[in-house]
Order: sequence, then structure tokens, then C-alpha cells
Amino acid sequence: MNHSESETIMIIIDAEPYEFHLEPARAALLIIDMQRDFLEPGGFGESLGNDVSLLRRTIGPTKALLAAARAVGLKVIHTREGHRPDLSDLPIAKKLRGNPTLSIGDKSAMGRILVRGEIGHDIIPELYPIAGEPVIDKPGKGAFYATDLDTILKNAGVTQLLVCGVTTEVCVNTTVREANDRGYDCLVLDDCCGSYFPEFQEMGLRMIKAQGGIFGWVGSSPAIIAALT
Ligand code: C5J
Repeated sequence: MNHSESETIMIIIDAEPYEFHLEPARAALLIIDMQRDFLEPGGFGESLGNDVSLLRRTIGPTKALLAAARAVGLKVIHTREGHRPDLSDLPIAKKLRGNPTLSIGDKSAMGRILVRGEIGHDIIPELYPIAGEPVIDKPGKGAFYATDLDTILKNAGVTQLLVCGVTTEVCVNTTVREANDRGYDCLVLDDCCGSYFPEFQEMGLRMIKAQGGIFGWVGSSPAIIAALT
């Protein structure tokens, strides 16, 4: 499929709670917070005692999906959670919550935690954005809060989001709920989303597709790759 063909195509994708009608010309791949601080050994996530392998299993499937999306010219958008170096956009409640030994803005092995411009804040090399792919720097959990994501999507005629990223129950869920309220149809890809907590991975996805798809659909990346290619 090339880009011009994609403009008239609708593809039926196996998903829950029922099939998703993918229109590639109106869809974007949204990759949420695949940042070194969350996914890499030695990063912020691991320093909090989390098993990062539960997140790293998403890298292979997301990489394959990203390659397929790029090959057919599907719009790709990346997000990063983080804050200005002077922390002026960091609510004190977010800084102090949980009374952590290491918190946002503190020095760690990969620079200051979740601060823009630092190594740990950046996207993992396996999924690094290429020219033309917007990177949304977001101060909150939801990708629509205090960002220009909605404007970018609307200007590009996007109405469907294929959602990947971490963590399933936090930034993925929050973003899908925000997107749903703004009228986007979200298909969340279970093999491309990860949580440090297996029970939250399961429940985070179940909450999206419950009640006839109250926030969206849940599917898997191989179905999208097969459809696109
Ligand atoms: C968290 C995120 N879990 N990207 N951030 O704090 O989900």
C-alpha cells in the first residue's frame, strides 16, 4: 500500500470489544513515553525497584509496528513525559508525591530525572524519532494536557489513534481517556503497551474495552502490520 492508496482504504482489524475499522489516511501511531528513564536498566523506573523487563518486552513489537507505519507513510507521533530544567512547570505535589528518595529533577545515572534535555528523558534508541515525526513534550500524564497534540492531530485530519507505550495504567490510560473525550477513536495495542505491574497491565486494558469500548478498542500489533503491509 502506498500513501495515495491509503487515502481511500478502510481495513477491518480484529480487536476487542469488536472489530476496528482502520482508515490509514485518518490514523496516527501514537507512541507514549518510551523513554530511557522508564525502560532502561539504571534508569528512574529501575531505581524505584521496578522490573524494567516488563516494559522492555514492548520494544520489539513497537519497533516492528513503527517500521511498518513509516514504510506506508502513516503519521507517527512520539511523546515524552518531563519538565523544564528550572522545574517551573512541575507542580510541587508531583515532585513530593510518594516521598521518594529520588524525585523529578534530582541527579541520577542518566542525568536529572524527567528533565528535558537529559539522557534519561529521551526516547530509547530502538524507537528514536526520525525527521518529520512530532515529539510532544508533556508535563503531565495525559498527552493532551498542556500540549499542542490536539492541534497537530486536527490539522493533519487525524481521527483515529493507534496507541502504544508506557505505562498502560498511567500515561497510556490517561491519554486514551483524554483522546476519547476529544472525539478520537483509540485502538490500544496490548503487545506494545507495558506496565511494571502485571495486574495493572491486564486491568488497564480491560478498563479501556469494557462496556462496549467505553474508552476505545484493544488489539495487537501483528494485525495492524498485516493490514498496513
Ligand atoms: C508514569 C508514564 N508511570 N509515562 N509515567 O509515571 O506512565
